[in-house]
Amino acid sequence: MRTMLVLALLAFAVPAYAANHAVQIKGMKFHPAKISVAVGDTITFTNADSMTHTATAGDGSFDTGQLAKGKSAKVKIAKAGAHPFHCAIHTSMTGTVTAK
Ligand SMILES: [Cu+2]
Repeated sequence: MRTMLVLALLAFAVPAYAANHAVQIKGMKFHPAKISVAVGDTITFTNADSMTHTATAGDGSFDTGQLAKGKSAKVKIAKAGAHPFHCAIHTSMTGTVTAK
């Protein structure tokens, strides 16, 4: 029993090499709209609006595809630099992922 507890604690102590970041899509906006990540991190976009949205990078580095109400998609950020993104359906919805 004690060994199990120690093992469980060790599992949490292992450094996370890739973090996941959460972005909500709500009110025709990305929250947050500016996301700083490390190369290799993932971002989960969740659509809390009643209409369909996407999060599509202008440089093609990631694309959630169409997210209906309540749906989410996880994308991986593989390249360093600033990656402006937008909703492919509502192009006035914009944000930027900056990866180091
Ligand atoms: Cu949209």
